[in-house]
Amino acid sequence: MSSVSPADQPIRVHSTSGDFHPEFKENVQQGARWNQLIEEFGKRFGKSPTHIARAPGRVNLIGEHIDYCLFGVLPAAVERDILIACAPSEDPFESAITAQNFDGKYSVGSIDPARRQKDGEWILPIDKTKLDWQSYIKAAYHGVLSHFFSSVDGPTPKGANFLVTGSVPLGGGLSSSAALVVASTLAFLAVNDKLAAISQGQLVELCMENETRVGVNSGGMDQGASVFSSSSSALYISFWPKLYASPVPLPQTAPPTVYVIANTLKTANKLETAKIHYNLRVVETLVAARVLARGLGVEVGPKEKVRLREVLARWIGEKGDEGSEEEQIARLKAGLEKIIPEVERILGAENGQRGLTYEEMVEASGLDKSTFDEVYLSWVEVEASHFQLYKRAKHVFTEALRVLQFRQCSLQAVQQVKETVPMPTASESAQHELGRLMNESHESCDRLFDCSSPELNQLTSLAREAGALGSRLTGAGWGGCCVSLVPEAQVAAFIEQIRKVYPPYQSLSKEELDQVIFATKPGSGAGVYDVT
Ligand code: NG1
Ligand code: MG
Repeated sequence: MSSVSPADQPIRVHSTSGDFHPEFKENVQQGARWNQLIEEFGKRFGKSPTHIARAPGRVNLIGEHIDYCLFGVLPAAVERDILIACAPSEDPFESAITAQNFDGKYSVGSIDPARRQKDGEWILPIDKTKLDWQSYIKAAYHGVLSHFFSSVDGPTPKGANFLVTGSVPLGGGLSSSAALVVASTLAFLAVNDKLAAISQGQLVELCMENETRVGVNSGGMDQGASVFSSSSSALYISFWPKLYASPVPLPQTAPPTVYVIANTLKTANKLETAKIHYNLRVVETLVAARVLARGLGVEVGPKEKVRLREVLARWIGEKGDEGSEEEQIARLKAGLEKIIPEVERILGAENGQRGLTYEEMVEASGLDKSTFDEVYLSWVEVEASHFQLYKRAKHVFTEALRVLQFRQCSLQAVQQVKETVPMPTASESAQHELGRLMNESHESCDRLFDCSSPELNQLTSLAREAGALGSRLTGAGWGGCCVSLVPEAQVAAFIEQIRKVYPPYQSLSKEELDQVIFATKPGSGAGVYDVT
C-alpha cells in the first residue's frame, strides 16, 4: 500500500524547549493541567520530569468486534487522554519503578521488580484477579523489557519514576486501558532512550501484545487509534495483510454534525466477564472461520488459527496488498458481498440459528477433539452451552461491509463539498446515510453479536428520538458508552433532552453530567514531549 500509512512513520516526539505543548498552547485548561503535573512531579520525586508521554482514548464510529478478525475499523481519537510525566530513576534498577497517580483516590506504589532469567526472559507476574491501573503499567514495562533488553550481556534497563493523570473515563468504552498502555509503553521507551528504535506501527503491535498480558485477547483498534490519529480526521485501520491506517476526514458542512458520547453509567468489566463475553466471541469467530473455510473448500492447516479475513482472502485468491488503497478496498467490498450469502448457506443451515453445542462444533470443524481443544481452547477460558458461529460470522462480515460504506460515504461527501457541486443536499444525505449505518451496526451488535445491554439499547433509542441521525454502542459493549451523530446546532438541546429522559442522568449535577455526556471531535494521536 502507499507509504503514507502512519504505521510506517516514526513515533511522534515533540521538543518543547519550555513551550511544552504546541497543540494546547491556546488551551488554557490543558496548559494548566500539564503545568500542574510537572509541578507535582517535582514535589513528589524531588526532580523535574524529562518527558511527558501522552496517549488519547478513542471512540469507535463503526466496526465493532471485527478488529480481531482482521477486518478494518473506523475509530477516532478523542481529546481526553492519559498523561505520564516521567524521568529515569537514579536508584539501582531492581527497585526503581515507581508509578504514582496524580489523582489521590488511586493507590501509590512501586512496581514489583522484574527479574531477568539466565535465558534473557523477563519475569514480571501480573495478578489477573487483582487488576488495577498499575497492572497496565506493568504490562507495558514487561513488553519494553522483553523487546529491548532480552540479551543477558546487553545493557541494563533504566528504572523510572512516573506520575500519571487521566481524563479518559474508566471502563466506559473509550479505551482508557489502551491509552494507559500506550502512554506507559511510550514513557518506558522514553526513559530508556528507545523512541527512535521503532515505528508507530511497531509501537501499536507492542502495545497490543502488552495489553494481552492483562488478559484480553483484543484486536489492535484501540492501540491503533490512540497512536495513529491526527486531529480533525477519523481513521480507517486495517489489519490484513498488515497493519495499515489512513485518515478519513468527516463531512462537516450542511448541516455540521458532531459525535456525542454518552455513558450508560453501567460499567462493563470486560476482564471479569471475558469467558462469557469478549474472549468467547474471539473463540466463536475463530471456529466460525474454520467451519466456513471447510464449507467453501478453502484449505486450512489443522493447527492454524485462521481468522475470518484470512478465509475471505484465500477464497477470493487475494495475495496481499497489491494495488492502490482504493483498489484493495474495492476488492474487499466485492469479496464481502460475495461471501455473505455463503455464510447463510454454510453456517446458517443445520442448527446454525440456535447455535452449536461443543460436540456439534468440534464435529463441524472436522478436527479431532484433542486438536480442536489445543487450537481453540487451550489458551483461553470460555464458557457456553451453545456456540453461535452463524450469528457471529454474519455480524462480522456485514459490519466489515458497513465500515467500507461509511468510509466511502464520508470521503465522497468531503469531496463533493470541496467541489461545491450538488451541495448542500449531497452532504445532508451523506449525514443521514452515516447515521443509518450506525443504527444498523448497533442492531447487528445487539441481535447477532449479543454485545449490547438493556441500558445501551435504551440510551441509543432515546438518542435517536432526541434527534440523533444515528446512535450505536461503541467499544466492546455490554455496558459503557454509546456514540451518536448529532447536528451541531442541536447538541445542547439533545443533551438536555437525554438528561430528562434517561433515568440515571436525572439526579446528576451539571459538572457530573459534563463527564458522562459530551460532544467530541477527533483529537491527535499519542506522542512524547521532551520537557528537559
Ligand atoms: P474496549 O471497548 O476498549 O474494551 C475492545 C477491544 C478492541 C475491540 C473492541 C470491540 C481491548 C483493548 N480492545 O475495546 O480491540 O475488539 O473491544 O470492537 O480489549
Ligand atoms: Mg479497553
